[in-house]
Amino acid sequence: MQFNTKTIHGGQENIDPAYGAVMPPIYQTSTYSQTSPGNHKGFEYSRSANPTRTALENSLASIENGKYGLAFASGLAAIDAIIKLLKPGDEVISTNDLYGGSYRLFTSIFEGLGIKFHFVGMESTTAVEAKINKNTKLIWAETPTNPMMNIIDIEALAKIAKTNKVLLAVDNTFATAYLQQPLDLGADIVMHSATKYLGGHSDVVMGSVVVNNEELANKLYFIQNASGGIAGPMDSFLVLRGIKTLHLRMQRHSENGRAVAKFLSEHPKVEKVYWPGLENHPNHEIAKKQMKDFGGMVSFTTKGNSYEDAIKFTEKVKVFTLAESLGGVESLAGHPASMTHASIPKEEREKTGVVDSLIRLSVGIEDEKDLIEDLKQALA
Ligand code: P1T
Repeated sequence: MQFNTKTIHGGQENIDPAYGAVMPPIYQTSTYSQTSPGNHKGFEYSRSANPTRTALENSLASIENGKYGLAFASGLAAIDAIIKLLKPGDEVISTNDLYGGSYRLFTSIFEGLGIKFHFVGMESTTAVEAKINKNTKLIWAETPTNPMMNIIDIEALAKIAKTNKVLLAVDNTFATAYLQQPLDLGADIVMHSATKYLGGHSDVVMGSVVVNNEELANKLYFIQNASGGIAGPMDSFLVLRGIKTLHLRMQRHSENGRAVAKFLSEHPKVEKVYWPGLENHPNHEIAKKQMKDFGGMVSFTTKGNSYEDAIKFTEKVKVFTLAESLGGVESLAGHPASMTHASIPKEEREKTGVVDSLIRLSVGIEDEKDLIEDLKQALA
């Protein structure tokens, strides 16, 4: 199957043997009857498995070109499960520009449990190699990064990971499987905040993990069941429905992202625009190599780097909604320094470019003209 068919049919054989429903029913049940202990129809308790979640997990695996999919209660619950593969004394090399909540989970929870994190700029793979030692077990890469839109060469990182026998996990939230497929590029684990483009309609919070290796999948299934951060059946249904239009939405997000990036690049009040499709983006060549298009996430700064101007802009937009999150059909604007990345100390975030005037746009799938007009009046 091609990708645009997989979003609709991938992993969806024999969805409803009972009545032939085209969409999997929402199995809103915690448990399943057994005729004698252990004698059941494949499901015994919904933390371990639920048919609606299984349908989604099969879809997730299919679109990522992976074998095993797992759905969690949130993106952070998915990351939590991945880091639980590690033991005290183990070390992780992570992107230094990443979602603030991922940084908070690493530094405020897992560092306290004895896991060490090194945060490095991964545009240079030598910086990654320099941190590898005998305790390194995992490389954590987010690409494009949130919110600076840096691009990391997944294939190059995968080679380093294989040579040093460490796992490579890629947070694919911003790109989605439509734009890039990390497992095909050599990553061991691909993770999403499914809250974003996979759900696509800002109506659900969820996380996903897909892998190819059976042993790794079994460890993750064990953690999913033992720790219990699972996705519920109603949410699984919503994300499964979202995935069915992923290819259409991502195509339009990318078209509108291109128009917004071009408009901002030419605006006299704008200092810098961060969108990997721009030819002057420092990692444009790698983006072109590993992504099908460049998506709908665009960040920018204004001249003078004024905190007040950035706040004023976020208050003035009308078609864009000022809100946390991204990846829905509607356009959102955010101020990372005070919102999504407020949990990263100012000193740390400014090193990666998250300055006071930085605005992050999640460009939706509305009409391009209305989006540009809105930005024009808010900047004025
Ligand atoms: O919010 P949750 O579903 O738990 O996912 C966390 C997460 C993980 N990875 C990336 C790249 C993310 O962007 C997020 C969540 N991000 C936002 C809420 C945001 O506005 O950036």
